[in-house]
Amino acid sequence: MIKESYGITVSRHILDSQRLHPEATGDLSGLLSELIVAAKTISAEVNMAGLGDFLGQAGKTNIQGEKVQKLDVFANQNIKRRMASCGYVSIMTSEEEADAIPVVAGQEGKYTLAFDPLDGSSNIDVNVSIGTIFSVHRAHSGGQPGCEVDLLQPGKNQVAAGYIIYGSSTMLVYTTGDGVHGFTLDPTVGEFYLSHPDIRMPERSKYYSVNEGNSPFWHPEMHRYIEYLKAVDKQSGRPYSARYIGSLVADFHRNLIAGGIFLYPRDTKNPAKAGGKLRLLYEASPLAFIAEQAGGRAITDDGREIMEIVPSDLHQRVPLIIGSRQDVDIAESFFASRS
Ligand code: FBP
Repeated sequence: MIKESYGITVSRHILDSQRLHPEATGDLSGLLSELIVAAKTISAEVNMAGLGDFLGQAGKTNIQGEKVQKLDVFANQNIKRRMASCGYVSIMTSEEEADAIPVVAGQEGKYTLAFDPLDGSSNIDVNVSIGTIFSVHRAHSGGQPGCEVDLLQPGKNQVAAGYIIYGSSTMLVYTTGDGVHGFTLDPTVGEFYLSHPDIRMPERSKYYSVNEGNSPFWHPEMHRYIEYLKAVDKQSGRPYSARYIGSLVADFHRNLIAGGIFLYPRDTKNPAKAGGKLRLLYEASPLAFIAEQAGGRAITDDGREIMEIVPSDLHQRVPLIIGSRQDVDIAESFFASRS
């Protein structure tokens, strides 16, 4: 049987989007293409992690105080090496590295890159979906060696953001400000094809995603909101169904496609994470850009827009409420007393 090709590849899509911007130089397209090569390499290893020596811990703890998985190290090294010499980036930051990551001398480009090499890594060994998240800004010091200040920019300044989810299939979802588009990897030819053009997040949802195991540490507003979602009211489609995978990328992706609200508010469980669990630069901010481009919304648990927050630290944590617009609006009304 002759295999039909599936149509638009991601490289073609990136070039078509570039044509929408006559001022574009191709650098952003180049950056995205390099990142996609790294993602394909990670996908290949993730898909057969059980066969190689990639399961289990790497025997070290990262800046977040988390036990680092072997695949975390592989993914981090892969992205770092490729992007440090691609010529499009002047400085990077990774969830796995305490300090800003310089690029190869002479290879400084005009963009910054913040990334979570493997999100949801606690799910690697149990074959649950995990992902890579990335965020791109224009560097103030474009073309020169970058510095931390170049990375500490609010989400609204992003020029591109996306994630690669390594699940039942490997998908890339990205935005450059012209809507959100999803591509599925055909591993037999190693190509991402457009499978989900112009994704729109349903306005109202039927799923809520939260780690209810943390409920003893929740603030009263959070209890009241979750009770509201569980109350029986046919007219407003309640009670909602609970869905929680424990990988932010996977929980976000489901909600992006099927509608839903994900919440990781501040709680009193761990004083070291009093500001929230998830990180602004390479988790909350890029997903907020995607959510907004798909018609959704992303706020903190005191009503601040995630995209407006000016970071003060590379690994700053934030409370995150993200998902279908009407649901985030309603959640905001429950948390209003905190602002
Ligand atoms: P990393 O795996 O990249 O550290 O991400 C943190 C994370 O695993 C998210 O993917 C997920 O949403 C959250 O933590 C799960 O936290 P918890 O186990 O407290 O529910």
